[in-house]
Amino acid sequence: MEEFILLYPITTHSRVVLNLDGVWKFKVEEPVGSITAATPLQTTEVMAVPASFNDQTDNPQLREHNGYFWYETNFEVADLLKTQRLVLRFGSVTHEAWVYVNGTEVAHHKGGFTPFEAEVNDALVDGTNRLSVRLSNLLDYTTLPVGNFTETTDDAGNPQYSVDENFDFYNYAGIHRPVKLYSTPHDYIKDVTVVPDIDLAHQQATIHLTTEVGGTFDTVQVTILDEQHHPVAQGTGTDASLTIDNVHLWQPLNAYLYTAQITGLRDGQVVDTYEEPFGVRQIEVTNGQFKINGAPFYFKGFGKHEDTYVNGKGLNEAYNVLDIKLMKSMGANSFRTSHYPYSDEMMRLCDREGIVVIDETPAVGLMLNFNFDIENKMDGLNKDQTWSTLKTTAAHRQVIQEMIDRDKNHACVVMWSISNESAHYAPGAHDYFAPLFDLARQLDPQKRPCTYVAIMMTLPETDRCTDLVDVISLNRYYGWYLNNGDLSDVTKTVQDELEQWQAKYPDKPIIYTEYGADTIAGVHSPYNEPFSEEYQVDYYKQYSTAFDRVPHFVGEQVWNFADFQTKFGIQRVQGNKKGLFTRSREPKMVVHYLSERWNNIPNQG
Ligand code: GCB
Repeated sequence: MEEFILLYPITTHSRVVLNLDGVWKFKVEEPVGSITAATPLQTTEVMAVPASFNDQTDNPQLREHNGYFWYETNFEVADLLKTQRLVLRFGSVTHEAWVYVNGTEVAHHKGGFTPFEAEVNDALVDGTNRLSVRLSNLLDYTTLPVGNFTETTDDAGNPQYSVDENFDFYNYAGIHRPVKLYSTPHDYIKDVTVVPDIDLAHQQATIHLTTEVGGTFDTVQVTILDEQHHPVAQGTGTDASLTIDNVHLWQPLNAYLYTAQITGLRDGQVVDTYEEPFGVRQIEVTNGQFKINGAPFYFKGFGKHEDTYVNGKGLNEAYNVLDIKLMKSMGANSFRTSHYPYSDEMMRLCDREGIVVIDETPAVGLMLNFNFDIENKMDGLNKDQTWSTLKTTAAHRQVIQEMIDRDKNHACVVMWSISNESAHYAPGAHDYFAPLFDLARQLDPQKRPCTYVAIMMTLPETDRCTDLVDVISLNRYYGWYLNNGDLSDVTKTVQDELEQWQAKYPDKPIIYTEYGADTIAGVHSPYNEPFSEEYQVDYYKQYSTAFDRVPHFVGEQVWNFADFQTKFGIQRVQGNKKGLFTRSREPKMVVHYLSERWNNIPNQG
């Protein structure tokens, strides 16, 4: 399989990072095939990078267009860098990208939520370089996420595409994450893997540091630095095991980050240096508990989206910082990267802030028939054709590999989510998922637990795949999509179902990864009507009561942190309104209720 090892680009003694973000030229490829990278892009349209293009225009046709798009910018490289290995890196381009430097293709990547890069020395010229990106926002039954794709032709015979998202968020597209040109020496540190092995009783940790080298060094030196940048352990070799005494643990909401400093030498001279921050923490799933550093951990937090005004799914670091502060003030400790891996920048921030992350692939929409009415449709579930229709296996293997390669060292990541709301109840589900769980477990050097997030039709009696997961993760909408407006039975229904899961799988902890009610900020009702802020508060109270009664229930993540954009639909008023906060992060009433609850539930104990 192809390798996707991508250290986050940083400037060190031996490396320089240049930022190519800014305002780029932009053009829709209409008709398809009418633009190539051979000549400069002819256009007056511009788009900011990184960001989605969709909300940077007042033109509805452009916003909704499905097909191919071109971005272009120019850059020069300082002479003093030209002797170095030069790498062009995209944090993500959604969903498929072809990258050209001066008209030569240097990279192609499919998958909109993971980075890719290319060495570009051979494509560069003296003076101005032209960087062109052709991207596609098309999704179909081979891609993740899954889209319902149709192709027709217009009167002139040109192809026209339509994509109906098989998921509940807007199909934002564009160059979503930073574009960087970075230098390394020609002999360079290619990858670093950090695996802490902790002896809690003796406050000691052995850190296994594996370094992959591009080219050759005489010696690789590894040093572990503490937060004051003082060395606490040193060794040599590409496979080093270093011991830290009196180790500071990375704890939820109380992060401590060490730095692994890797140096490649030749003839006693430093050739390349790289620094990887890491935390020392232990994860264990045992007897229906999820333990971090030996103590049972209770997840309090959110399903989120990367979604902000104007930026769309583009990196918005100010919102990331604000979101984490809002989470912390509510007493939350965690979120799930629903429904795709988030930016490198957010993962690094969570490491630093002690936020616990469930890291999810973009496997969303793997379910072709949707019906919550389980009792009457059991027969339908058994005839469901999802797994004989979808062709997502290759994409699924790729995203698992890319996500784990990129995020393997992050202390914040405590569990991998292999998919969101797939047809786990349908024939063929187990055959589809078993090899994917094997792959994730084989690839993760830290051997984190794995889960998938189960839709409402996945019940103890209908599910076919729970043997594969370490933690049972449930999305439930009793009192919203089922029995809307009636909360009287919710506590009992939730509790009964949780107890069935607990009885069937006594070793597996259970968490809620979604539950929520659409709520329009400012709508109030003396009768607890749906969409009112009162209904949302009551909804959450009913669930809390049930959760507190089930011993193996170890976490609640609400849907959603904030209101977010979706495609149009009769259930969506400018998007999904299940946020605890509005899209601009104003709190709804329920924030007060959950803040009080969460601030009173210990994170661990
Ligand atoms: C779900 C999905 C999520 C939706 C949510 C909803 O189960 O996992 O993507 O946004 O329901 O609000 O309908």
